[in-house]
Amino acid sequence: MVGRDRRARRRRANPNEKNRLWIQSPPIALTIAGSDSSAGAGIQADLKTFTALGVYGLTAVTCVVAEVPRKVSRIEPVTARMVREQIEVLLKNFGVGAIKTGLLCSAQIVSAVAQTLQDARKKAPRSIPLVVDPVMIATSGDNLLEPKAVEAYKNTLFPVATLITPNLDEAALLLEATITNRRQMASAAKALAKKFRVSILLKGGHLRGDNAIDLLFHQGQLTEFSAPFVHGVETHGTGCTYSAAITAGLASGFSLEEAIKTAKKFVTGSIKERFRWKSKSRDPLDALRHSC
Ligand code: PXL
Repeated sequence: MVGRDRRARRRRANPNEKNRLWIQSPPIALTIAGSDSSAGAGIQADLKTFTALGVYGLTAVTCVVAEVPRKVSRIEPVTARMVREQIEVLLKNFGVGAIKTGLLCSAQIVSAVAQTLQDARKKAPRSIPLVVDPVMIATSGDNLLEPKAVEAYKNTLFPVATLITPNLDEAALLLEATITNRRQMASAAKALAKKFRVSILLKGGHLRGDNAIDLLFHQGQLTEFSAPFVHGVETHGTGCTYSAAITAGLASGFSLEEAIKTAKKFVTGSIKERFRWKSKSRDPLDALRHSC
């Protein structure tokens, strides 16, 4: 009786709502990243991941990439002004719980994003967790980031990050070192955390053992996250999906460790349950299944 009264009252208040029993307010996450036309990586992967994990996704597009798996054809950046404006209007109007950055394309965009987030932080009552996925090279081997943007990352964006999620190649570039085994991974994670004064999740998937091992260095402690390595898969966008899933966890109020543990499970499932089509070449066309 009480429930029926309440529904009738709600219907009177807004007749368009007559078939809705309740209105949800899910956690919100923002991705600042590039568009991947083949939708395996970039903002498309991020949005699919947010949705699968029950988080409402917002986007600030930094560049448009014309590509298919294994081949990047063309990249065009959006103006830094436009990137800034997208972030500003979103942060002004939505209660964003966590933010991630993906492909930022140019030094100018990296600096604009850092400046915008820093300005927003000054106005906000609490700072929003920021996950920085320092995307530099595509799985296909194509360069995605202007080389001089690496310095902009180091000087402007890393200082405002909560977590940075480099793979082995990105970490090697940032440290100007080689990382070829588990022991070197541990030293690299610590060195990066010390150098940039931020938590580091170093992804070791490229070591290609039986397990894909990642190391988190957070508040002086090293934690390992491991999952069976799925061989024979040619998907791209695993890094984007992983950092998006971590961001979704943080937006949902998880601790950093909980968010990474859940995200690792999500990305491993997305690889294992991948889609596959016949392509016009002899190689099959694989794509992640962004679902739990
Ligand atoms: O997976 C790296 C990546 C990130 N972001 C965008 C991409 C790619 C790879 O191709 O296109 C937009």
